[in-house]
Amino acid sequence: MNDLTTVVDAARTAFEQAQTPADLENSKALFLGKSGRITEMMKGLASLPVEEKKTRGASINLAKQGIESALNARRQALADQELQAQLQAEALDVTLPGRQRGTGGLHPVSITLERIESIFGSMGFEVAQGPEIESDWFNFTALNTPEDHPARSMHDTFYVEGGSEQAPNLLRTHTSPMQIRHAVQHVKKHRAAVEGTSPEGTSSQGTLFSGAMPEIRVIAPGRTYRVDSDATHSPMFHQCEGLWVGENVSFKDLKYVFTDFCRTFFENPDLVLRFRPSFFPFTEPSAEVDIQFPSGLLAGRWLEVAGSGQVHPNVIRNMGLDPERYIGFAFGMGPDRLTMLRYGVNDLRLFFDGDIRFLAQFR
Ligand code: 2NM
Repeated sequence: MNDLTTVVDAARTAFEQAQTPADLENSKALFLGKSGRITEMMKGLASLPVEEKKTRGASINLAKQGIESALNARRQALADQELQAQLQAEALDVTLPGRQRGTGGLHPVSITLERIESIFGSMGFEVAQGPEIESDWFNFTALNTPEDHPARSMHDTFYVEGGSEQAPNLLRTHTSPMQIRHAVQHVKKHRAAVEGTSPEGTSSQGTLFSGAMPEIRVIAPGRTYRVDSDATHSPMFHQCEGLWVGENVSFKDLKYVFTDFCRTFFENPDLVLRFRPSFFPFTEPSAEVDIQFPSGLLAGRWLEVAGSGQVHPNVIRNMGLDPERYIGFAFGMGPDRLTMLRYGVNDLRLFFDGDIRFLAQFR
């Protein structure tokens, strides 16, 4: 074994031990680099006699070729190794089923709100929407609520910053304030048309309107807030109030409108309704509305679904109307409760927990 065989063997071993391309390039430098062992041997040729230079040179070249081919073999092996590792890491099973986008859907209460709007819409009712932060005037006073009414207390109503003692800001406890806003706008507009003034004009402010105008027919759906929380009460809940004011709107109109609504909403033409005397500050007389299913899971039980009544003359006045000419009825119902009844849900909180397993059932 001469010195050249030893160098070639040493190079092979070094290359085999290199685990990365960088390692390998470092090992290469030891043999083929500027001061590598082969290069040094080449330099040593200069001092040899001509004949010896030839044979020795040829041997060194042979050794060099051996080292180069070992180097290339190892380069290829490392590249293959790297490719294999990458292929394994990025392995893709193209036979797996793809990830699907879930199908979204409306929230069950939104479905109910859309149904309510559509049914009353078909009966000529407009839909009014407005602020959830209200003034004391629109939420209570304009609706004939006495100053000392318990609903005004901080135990029942969320008061928010920004108001004054006389006009506190609160989270509306029902959507009736929106009906007052809507009625006031309606009256302003039609009064201006009758009296030939602009709706912003001040000429008739403070006086009640007793001229002719189209009927007010409106529902006000939306979020409302009360200090209350258990299986059937949520601090945020939905409310939909309805209002129909004209010259000849009576309790019998309330009865047929609401009966028609309930039978359409619950898709049951045999649904029975009961108007039970009650009290609200904003209506007189007032009635609670109960429904009864003739068959099914809830058959035979009276279920409360709404409050209603003939709008109190004080409320008619606060709309800017003369109660000697204008009269009407109003009602208020809970879309959350209607949704529970329609789908047989027994805990209100399920609607607001955001659990997709519950909500997906309504898609
Ligand atoms: C109810 C019950 C009875 C009601 C009254 C009014 C308004 F604006 F005309 F005064 N809106 N809604 C009303 C009447 C609401 O909820 C249980």
